[in-house]
Amino acid sequence: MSSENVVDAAPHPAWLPDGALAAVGRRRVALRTPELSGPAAGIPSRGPDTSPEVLATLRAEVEHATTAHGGDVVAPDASPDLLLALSPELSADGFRCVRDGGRVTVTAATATALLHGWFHVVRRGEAAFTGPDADERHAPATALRMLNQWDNVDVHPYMGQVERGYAGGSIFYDAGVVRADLSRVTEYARLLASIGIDRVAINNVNVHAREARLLTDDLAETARVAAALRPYGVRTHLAVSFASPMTLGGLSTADPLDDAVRAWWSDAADRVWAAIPDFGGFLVKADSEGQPGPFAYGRDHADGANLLAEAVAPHGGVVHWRAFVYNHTQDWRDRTTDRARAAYDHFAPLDGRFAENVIVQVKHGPLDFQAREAVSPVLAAMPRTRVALELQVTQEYTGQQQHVCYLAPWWRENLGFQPWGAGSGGDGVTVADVVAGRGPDAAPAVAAAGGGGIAAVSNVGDDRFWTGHPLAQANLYAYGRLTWDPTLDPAEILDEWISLTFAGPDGAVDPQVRQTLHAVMDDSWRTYESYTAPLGVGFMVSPLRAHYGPDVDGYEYSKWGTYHFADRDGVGVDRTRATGTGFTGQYPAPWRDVYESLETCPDELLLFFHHVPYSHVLRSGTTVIQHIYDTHFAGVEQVRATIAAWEALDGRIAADVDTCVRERLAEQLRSATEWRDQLNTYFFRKSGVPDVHGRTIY
Ligand code: GCV
Repeated sequence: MSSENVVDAAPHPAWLPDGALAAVGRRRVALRTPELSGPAAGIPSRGPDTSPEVLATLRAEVEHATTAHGGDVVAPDASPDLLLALSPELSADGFRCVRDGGRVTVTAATATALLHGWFHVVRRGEAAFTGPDADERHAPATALRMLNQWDNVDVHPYMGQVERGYAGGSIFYDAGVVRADLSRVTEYARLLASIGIDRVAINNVNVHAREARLLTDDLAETARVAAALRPYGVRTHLAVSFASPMTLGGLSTADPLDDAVRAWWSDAADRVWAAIPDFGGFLVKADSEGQPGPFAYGRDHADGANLLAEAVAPHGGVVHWRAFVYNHTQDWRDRTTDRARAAYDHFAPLDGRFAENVIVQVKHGPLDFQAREAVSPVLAAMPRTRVALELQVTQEYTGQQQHVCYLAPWWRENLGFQPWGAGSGGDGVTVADVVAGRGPDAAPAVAAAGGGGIAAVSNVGDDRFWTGHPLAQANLYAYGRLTWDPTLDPAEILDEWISLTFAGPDGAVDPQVRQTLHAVMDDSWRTYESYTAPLGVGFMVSPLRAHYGPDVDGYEYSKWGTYHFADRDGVGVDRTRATGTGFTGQYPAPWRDVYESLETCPDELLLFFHHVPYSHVLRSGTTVIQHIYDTHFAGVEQVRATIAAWEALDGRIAADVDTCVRERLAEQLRSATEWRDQLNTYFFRKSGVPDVHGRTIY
């Protein structure tokens, strides 16, 4: 059966097939909540989080699992195997899990936290009930764990229904309207709740005319989406256009210091919260790639963000203000302007000026979600600002859900990066600490708010498998798990995902399937890196094919500021202070010096920071040119090995998944081969240096 033939079937259950519920579903489960078993004295009301809707969802989940597997829902005093109880003494986010003689009790202060606790037990499976007695407290590392949909209401003439979407249409919108049937959105919320995600910005940050109206005349439709997310404790945010007071409100200006503009935003916010009491806030892309912003009025990003912050503050809302700001009309002849510098140059000087409910949302790298780039120095430059890390689950630059590319190891590297090094000053403080409000010198308000959290661009669509490539589901899963605990091991997360997704009806996973999935996925990001742009140089993707496949010079003579500067002698971008753009100076010690020096710069980022001759010898002992040849040949062989491993599973994987994965692996091999041959040929022709192993280069 071809994957095309099953698109109308029910959506794939992703990591929550009924088999994944076997361990809990076989048992006797009880709920103790005020709504469901009479008023419980002393349980405070905590706003929408204790909503009867979320508690009803929890009950429905328990009933579904126990019905599917022969367990039972019992009274709290009937010695249940699993008791789920609201308890006032815990903090709002997180839950306590106690195992005593094989019986498990999960307590939480809010319905959503209790739901997260339920899914914790689901994820643990039998292990939740076996083993020694334990008393664990689980709380997310960051308070704000968010997904950004780049979904358009209207089908955009170039970007389509979902910008950078590789999984069909939108689950929210269809050709100009909010979908009448939003049940798929509720199923999405279920998947998100099971990994601890509790906020979704429901429309593209490029806010076109149609999407802008979600804030005003289409508010009732926005409220319908919020209602579809709410049963699983997921709160709705909106991406808004900075020009809204003009385009929607008919004002003559959107100047952030204009009183009429301030009043317009304040009224707009009041109306949103009146319609959606648990609304989260606004997300803004301003003065970036053509989106309107405060620069038009001679104002800066703090002026712009604070305008919206003032409007949402009375409702407890937040403003996510993106730091992805750079000159996208650059002259390629100009080697002094460096796009990598831009976010820091714009935002670091504004540290201390943002309101307490503004979150500056920073892409993990200074360029744009490349498969390899340095960590953005902005993350270490704003201790008086709530800063969020932005990741990209949708695989824009990492194979567009045609290639297997398990991104958790890459995100884990970014989250674990120590901007101040391991020992000195920052004492091992990581990016994950910074976005949780625990950076060195973090202002008290930043620490108290728990920082800005983590956001990512979602990879789902209305495709049967949610993510196009069935194995790309693992990226969404891993993203959620890492936002909850950024120290988790990517291979263990993958193992957990396999245990759930490939669980048979009795909850067991075929050991060969488990082993093969690890072989196929554990190192797939490094494999992808090996056959695409080398040594951190970035941007060799095709502009004409929407960033899919190779075009080495595709961005070289363009306005976008993403150049590799390859010539007959060498390649790479000189971003040093000594002779280049000075970007290395945006890092604190030790990285400003580690990156500055050819001797200490890590190989994988060499061409991000330095322009070197092809004969330059890497720390690995290989020359740059030979490294390019070797990795590109090896990468394709690795894809062949991946295909062989998958094919050996013959018959052990559901037919629809198997067919879809095989089709995409074939395309991955074709594409990787094209990358290999174009890259190797390009650099051979530029350099004239032959491959020492005499392999075929064209
Ligand atoms: C939503 C990249 C993408 C754009 C995206 C932009 C952004 O440039 O190619 O599609 O626009 O990032 O993050 O705003």
